[in-house]
Amino acid sequence: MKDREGERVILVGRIDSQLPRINIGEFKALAEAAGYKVVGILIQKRYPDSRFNIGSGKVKELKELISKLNAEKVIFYNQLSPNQVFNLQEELGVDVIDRFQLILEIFARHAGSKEAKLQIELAKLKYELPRIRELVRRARMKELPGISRGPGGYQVDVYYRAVRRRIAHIMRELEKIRKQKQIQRKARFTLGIPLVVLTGYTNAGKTTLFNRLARESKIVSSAPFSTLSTTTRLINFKGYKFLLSDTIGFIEDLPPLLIEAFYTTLEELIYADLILLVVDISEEIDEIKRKIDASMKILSEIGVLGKPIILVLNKIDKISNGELIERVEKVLPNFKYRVAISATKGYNIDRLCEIMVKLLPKVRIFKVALPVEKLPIVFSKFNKLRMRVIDIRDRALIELEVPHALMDHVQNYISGLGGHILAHATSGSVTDGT
Ligand SMILES: Nc1nc2c(ncn2[C@@H]2O[C@H](COP(=O)(O)OP(=O)(O)O)[C@@H](O)[C@H]2O)c(=O)[nH]1
Ligand SMILES: [Mg+2]
Repeated sequence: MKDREGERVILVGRIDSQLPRINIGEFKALAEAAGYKVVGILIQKRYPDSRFNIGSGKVKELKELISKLNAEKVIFYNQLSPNQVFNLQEELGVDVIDRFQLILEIFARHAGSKEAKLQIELAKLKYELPRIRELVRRARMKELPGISRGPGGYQVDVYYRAVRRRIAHIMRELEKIRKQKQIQRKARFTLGIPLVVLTGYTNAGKTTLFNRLARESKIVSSAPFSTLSTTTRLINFKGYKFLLSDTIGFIEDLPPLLIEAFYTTLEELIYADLILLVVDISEEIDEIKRKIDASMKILSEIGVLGKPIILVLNKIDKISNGELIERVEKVLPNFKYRVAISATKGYNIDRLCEIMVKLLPKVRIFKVALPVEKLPIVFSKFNKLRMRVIDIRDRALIELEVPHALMDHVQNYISGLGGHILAHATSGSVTDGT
């Protein structure tokens, strides 16, 4: 994937009766989530212009802004027609994308599984089809009258058909994956370390909180877990270790074409032992309510409502104590676990960690294979732990209930004896570790 880290962008939005307001904070957070550096923002109130979306006077202003701020790209909030993209790029001399493509880029950054990657490619191709059609049209316009198909037009035609074939192929692949998934439903991470997942709307402060927790934790690297995505860190809170995952989260006004891809970005939630639902408590009360309701609905749709959820009320530094109390009373009476924090100021982070640790599993059941002659040593060494012998043949197979604090110790001891851990589980049933 092309590296966009730090690329300088200007955000552009056009408001009218159809789109009366743009949440600039969210727009900016989206751009940053894709790795861009936002250097300017330009908003116009106007009915749509068919050539440029914004007015041609505004295009001139934008062009000056680009050279003044050294911008390398422009991102439109409004969806652009293929025609408008071509015209704007020609006029401005830099790349122009819209919010749809921006969200796609963010998804692509986070896509871990094959399914997620395919879903994203599918959305991208479906989005590009009309753009390619526009290319076909433009290529044909340049041709001589009377000749229906010049070399340029022919090439684009071939490309157009290739894209359609690719779309059909991806849809068949996705159908296959869906069938396999139903069989593998039970497979899960068996790292033996609990997983906490951050979720919530864009701009709520998930990434800020993620970075703070990762920074305050002694552990910097997540090297032994290199199979995990780059947005997962190993956290150590007073000796209690857990994995923390940052997610893209929920996005307002998600274009319908992106909904399938969006759901595949939420996969981590399925593996979570604990979910942190982050909300921006400094927003309007109605807004907060609406977002919490919508979030819970999505969590219910992906089937994770049975898991413990902590409602994290972020950005308390932006409101008064009185306002906080009022909001908590009005908005959130039915959350069992909630904590008010400021991710930027660091308020109440310890309190949040305490609640997390309280809600995370206390014991794990290890399924261990070891040389038969070592069985007595293990029995006497761990005589305080619950243990069950499953099978004894050339190796002994045992189940061991290990409190969280002892996990590292037990793991090291077992491998020192020439044994190894086959699987972990949080409850009575051990799932296979392979
Ligand atoms: N005042 C204040 N701003 C915050 C706090 N936490 C995050 N922010 C700001 O909110 C914006 C979005 O934060 P980010 O972590 O990117 O949100 P995400 O989209 O949920 O990952 C950024 O400008 C942050 O600096 C907070 O506790 N207080
Ligand atoms: Mg984020």
